[in-house]
Order: sequence, then C-alpha cells, then structure tokens
Amino acid sequence: MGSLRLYNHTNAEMEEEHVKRVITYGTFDMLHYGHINILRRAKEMGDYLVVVLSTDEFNWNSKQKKCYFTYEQRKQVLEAIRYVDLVIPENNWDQKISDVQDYKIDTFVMGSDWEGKFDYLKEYCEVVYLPRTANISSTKLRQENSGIRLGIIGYEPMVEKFIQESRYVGNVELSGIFQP
Ligand code: C2G
Repeated sequence: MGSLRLYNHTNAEMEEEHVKRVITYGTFDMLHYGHINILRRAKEMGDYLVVVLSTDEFNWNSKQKKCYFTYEQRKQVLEAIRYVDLVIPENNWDQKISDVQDYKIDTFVMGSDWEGKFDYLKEYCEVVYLPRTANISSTKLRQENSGIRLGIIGYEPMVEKFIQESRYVGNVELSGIFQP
C-alpha cells in the first residue's frame, strides 16, 4: 500500500473548499437596476456567484416570455457584471437540485416574488429570498416601450383566441377589452 496520505486534499483544493458558492436563476431580459440589486446582494452572500440564465426555448415554452434579447445577448451582458462569476443555461424547472450539487452550492438566492417556491432546496443548501426591487421589471419596460396598444370589443370565440395569442406577440400590449 502506498504511503498513507494524511490529507485527502491539496492546499489548493482545501482553499477551493473555503469558497462560498451562491446560485441564482432568471431571465435577466432588458437588464435593469432591479436585476443588479439581486445580483449584488447574492454575491455579498458568498465568494462565487453562478447565474443560471433561462434559455430562449425555456422562456418561450415554460414561462410564455418572449425576450427582447436572445440568450447569447443576455449572457454577454451578465458576464460583464462584476458580481457574476459564471453563467450557465437554465433549460427547465427541474435542474436546480443537480445544479446545486454539481456546482457545490452553499446558498440559493431568489427575489421575494418566488418566496417559498424553492424551499425543497433547503435539503441541499441554504435558501434565501431577498426583497424584490419595487417599480421596475422587464415587462414594465417592454410595455412602456411597446409598439402597439390594443383595445378589443366583442366576445365571439375568435376574440378569445385572439386575446390568448396576442400574449405571444412581441411589442403588443392588450390594454383593454370590452365584452358587453
Ligand atoms: N428581480 C428583483 N426585482 C425586480 C425584478 C426582478 O429582485 N424588480 C429578481 C427576481 O426576483 C429574480 C431575478 O431578479 O430573482 C431575475 O428576475 P427575472 O429575470 O424576471 O427572472 P424570472 O422570470 O423570475 O425567472 O427558475 C427561476 C426562474 O428562472 C426565474
């Protein structure tokens, strides 16, 4: 048998082990100060911040969100932020446990609009919900700069279908419906 190793780790690995790792998830479309606030506070909770960024497909298929910027553009913006150490794709709702394990995460952070939704992760890491920044959202920015504000009158089946479908059309805001 080879010489008994007193330590299982090299110094670098032991150093690595003392790095406190934080993770957060989001779309981060049309980046604004509300996003920066959560990224800054998340980083303040550790030494290394992993941001799991929703892909265009995930946003469309699972969040019914049509982003203004593509995944690559949103990734490029996030990687330029001093609080962010790594950006990886979010492809589905169910990858959080494996992400936390794969990246040796100590703390999971989300804004308070998600309060309680990810408590199942408490088995794997600390779970923290931070107060959301008031009066700012990508949706609000999009609407304020949206091209068309639609008003609809009527209640035929076609109108209902039109209302549903208009959600998926970029730069259109359904601002009023009159159904006698
Ligand atoms: N946020 C915030 N204040 C705002 C807007 C957003 O604190 N005014 C936070 C949200 O709470 C979230 C993060 O910023 O923690 C990213 O927000 P979005 O880009 O809207 O992401 P979301 O659609 O909430 O996706 O699996 C989780 C999802 O990917 C989260």
